[in-house]
Amino acid sequence: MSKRIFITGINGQDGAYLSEYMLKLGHEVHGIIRRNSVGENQSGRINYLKDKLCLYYGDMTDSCSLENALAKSKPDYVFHLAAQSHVRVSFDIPEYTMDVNGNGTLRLLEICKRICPEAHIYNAATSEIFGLSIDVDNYQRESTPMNPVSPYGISKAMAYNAIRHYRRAYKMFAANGILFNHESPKRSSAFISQKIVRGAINIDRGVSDKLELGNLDSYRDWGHAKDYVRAMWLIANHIEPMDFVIASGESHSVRDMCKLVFEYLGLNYEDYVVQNPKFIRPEELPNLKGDATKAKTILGWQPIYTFETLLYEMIEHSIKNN
Ligand code: NAP
Ligand code: F7E
Repeated sequence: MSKRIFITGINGQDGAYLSEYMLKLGHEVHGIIRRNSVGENQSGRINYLKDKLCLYYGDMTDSCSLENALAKSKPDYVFHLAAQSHVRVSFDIPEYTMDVNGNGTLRLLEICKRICPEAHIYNAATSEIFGLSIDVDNYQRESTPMNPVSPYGISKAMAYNAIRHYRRAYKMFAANGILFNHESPKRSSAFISQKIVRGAINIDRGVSDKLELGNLDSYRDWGHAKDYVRAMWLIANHIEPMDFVIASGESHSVRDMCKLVFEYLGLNYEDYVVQNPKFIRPEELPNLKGDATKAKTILGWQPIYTFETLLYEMIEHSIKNN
């Protein structure tokens, strides 16, 4: 049966893939977009789907807009993906990050409690809530204590706890997906994967002669956004609201990523990549790896992409489209 889906952050990387997936399953998709002075940028990632979507102007800092959009869309499912999602930028705009990501989630929950208390709510939590806390086997999982080390991580820890509070206190279906890094051809070039892919292609084309990066020796657990939006739907449809880690279970360094992408283009990254202190963070997480056993066992979730196939797809897509 067709369901009514409401997505905050619908114009983001995950919002675009989730919209596509929901439409393919036959659901009705609603979402909020922000006003942008460049008209094309308001819905740049979802223009190809726009005729099939019901879009409203809205902002996580504006309760009235959230209330209007939710009252009109009357959702069965709320996927809360909107956020100031850049960790390094959160050091520059900490108060704004806290308001959008932390208070914004609280605003949304309060409005859902009044307007659609039966809706299944999925919240985009993140591995950044664990921060520097790592289990003895070097993995992070649902039971790992929280120790966030950025304004972004702190704001998301608040949102994660707000979801759990509304679940317990008001018996709402509110669940967290604790996702590790996930990338795709739709990823912004402000994040490392797309920055390396576009930077290497520009060097290969002779458009630039170097790529400036920050810490090359930090390790992350990278997956594909398409695999991760499938997990969101499974989490939102589980028999009871629970929190799940979604991760590949493998960790690679920024240096590994440079090597793979440059080699694919027949280049040696060491000839072109230089460090610029501008991209080094005030506090960094050196080595992250997630354990998604709970999601695999309880939800039957499995990723399809690997680190290599993810990056090959990003490179091929960028060569064709940029
Ligand atoms: P993204 O590409 O940065 O998209 C974020 C979306 O949120 C954009 O559509 C943005 O609008 C919207 N947004 C930002 N501030 C807003 C505000 N004040 N009011 C309303 N909308 C606002 O992020 P993503 O990669 O799709 O990630 C989706 C969610 O998962 C985010 O909450 C992120 O923090 C979380 N997450 C991401 C990852 C990852 O590796 N991708 C991992 C763990 C968790 P515009 O389009 O107008 O900019
Ligand atoms: O950095 C290093 C940087 O910005 C990855 C978000 O989706 O995942 C993402 O956060 C690593 C870090 O992602 C540059 O220091 C080196 O160690 O791609 P990123 P992130 O900070 O891990 C989490 C799970 C989220 O929830 C977030 O929303 O790469 N790095 N040099 C660099 N990173 C960037 N961006 N630019 C550089 O020049």
